[in-house]
Amino acid sequence: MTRKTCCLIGAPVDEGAVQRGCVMGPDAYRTAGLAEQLRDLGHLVEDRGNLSAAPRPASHPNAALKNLPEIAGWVPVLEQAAYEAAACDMPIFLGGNHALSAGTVPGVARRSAERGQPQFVLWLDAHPDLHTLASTRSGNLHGTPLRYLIGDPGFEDVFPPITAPVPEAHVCFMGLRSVDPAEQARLHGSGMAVHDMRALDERGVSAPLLAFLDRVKQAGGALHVSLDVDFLDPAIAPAVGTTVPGGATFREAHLIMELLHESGLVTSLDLVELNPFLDDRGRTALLMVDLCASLLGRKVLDRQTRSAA
Ligand code: 5AB
Ligand code: MN
Ligand code: MN
Ligand code: MN
Repeated sequence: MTRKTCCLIGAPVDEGAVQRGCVMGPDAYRTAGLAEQLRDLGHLVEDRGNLSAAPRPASHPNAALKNLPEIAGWVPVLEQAAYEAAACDMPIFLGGNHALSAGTVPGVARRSAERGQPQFVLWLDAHPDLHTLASTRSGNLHGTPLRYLIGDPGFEDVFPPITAPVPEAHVCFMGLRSVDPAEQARLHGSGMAVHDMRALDERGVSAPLLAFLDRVKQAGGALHVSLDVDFLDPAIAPAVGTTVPGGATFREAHLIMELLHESGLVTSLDLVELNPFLDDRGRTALLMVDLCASLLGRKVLDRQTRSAA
């Protein structure tokens, strides 16, 4: 297996989610043994500690918006940190809620653009997080990062202009099962690959994922994976503020991680939305660490040993 340098970057973004507690996410991953697991697989691990950001004055006519100055402060800090971390083989951003991807994805995409590599994004989530600042009803900014990182208008004067927007045709969703009307409108007829939970029930996870990975490979692309805890079924992953029933099973999630590893295409990863305050004896943190280890090469048997079908 290729030995990688994995850089852990704590992004304890707490504001912008339904419930406080994601601030403890990075330390819960450390407590659950993330670095040790990756080292056991033969990787080098550099824990770069936690980032912090001061709020920046920001305002918007949508009165529902919550914590806008806090997230406006986080986004440029995360973008720059992600750009720098992308020099490492495998930057792993430890959230924090999903608002952090408004910084991490544009940051790694800026690095990919410099390398002449098209950026792709796999969004594993119950939600598409496609709201604009104007369309969000809840006002929770963790519902907006994808819309910003594809370069859509509506974020001017709040978040910085994006240097390297991810083309919408390079985005793949898996696991959607809670989509608001404004998000549905944006998805309709878009170039994004949309595999909602029904599609996964009908086709399984492997065919849609392999089709997307093939596109990334043909394009010589870099692949960022953004894993929201609520992609998983709440029965196995209770530590998230936005549980939606009917999520991915333990087996589906592991299969996805193993296929991602075998593809060799993943270049960066967000682990987002873990709220340790809502966990049950650390089981969600442990599961997320376990999935991360599978993405980085842990398997039961090597391919040669498994019997051919
Ligand atoms: B998450 C909802 N669409 O806008 C909203 O967890 C949920 O990062 C957003 O995917 C969930 O508040 C954001 C209802
Ligand atoms: Mn999300
Ligand atoms: Mn979600
Ligand atoms: Mn959530």
